Amino acid sequence: MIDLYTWSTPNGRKVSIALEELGLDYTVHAIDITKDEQFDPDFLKIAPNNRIPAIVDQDNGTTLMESGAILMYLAEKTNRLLPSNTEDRWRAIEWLMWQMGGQGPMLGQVHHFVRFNPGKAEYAEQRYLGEAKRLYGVLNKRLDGRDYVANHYSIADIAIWPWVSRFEWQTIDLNEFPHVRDWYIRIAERPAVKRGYVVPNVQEIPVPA
Ligand SMILES: N[C@@H](CCC(=O)N[C@@H](CS)C(=O)NCC(=O)O)C(=O)O
Repeated sequence: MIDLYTWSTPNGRKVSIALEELGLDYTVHAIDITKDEQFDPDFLKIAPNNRIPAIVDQDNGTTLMESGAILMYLAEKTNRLLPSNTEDRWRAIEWLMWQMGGQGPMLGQVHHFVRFNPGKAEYAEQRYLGEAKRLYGVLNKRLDGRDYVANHYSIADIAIWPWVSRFEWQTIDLNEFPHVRDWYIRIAERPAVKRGYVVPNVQEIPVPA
């Protein structure tokens, strides 16, 4: 049994989607970050960076923060969603790191400046939207001729996809990145993704026009 501390955000959804894909039993603890519940002292004991997601694995007492580490932990625990052969395994880890170090943080800044504070910092809007478009272009090239970023569906796809699902907030037209669009729709149709997306709050998965 896994305790999942989460909220309805891209980083939170990575973990609920992975748990659904892996069929692991889990209990959801909603941490409402709009009410600063991520600063609760009890939550800080397992997530000292005061961010969701975090997990506690009741099988062995392991506590973990950082969505990328949690995805790797769950993949290792189950021997699934992270291929064992060297090429595919490291390709999946490579794209997971691309997501954690680049795509997530840059798109997060797009949400901050373009979606929530438009007109306040023109340089920041241009800088982060430009970087977002560059990253979408990189992903589009990677998915040209591939169904999944590391050849097989893996934790890399599960990390990247929830951030792409906010394409409307990012003012990104997925039709300009057709390989990303097709991959996005392919993953959106997975039953486990549909179940994981609505944790802890029910929201519709955005569909590109
Ligand atoms: N690198 C962290 C980032 C986690 C993160 O930024 N979580 C956001 C929600 S997506 C959060 O908890 N924000 C609360 C806040 O900004 O105080 C991870 O991947 O887990």
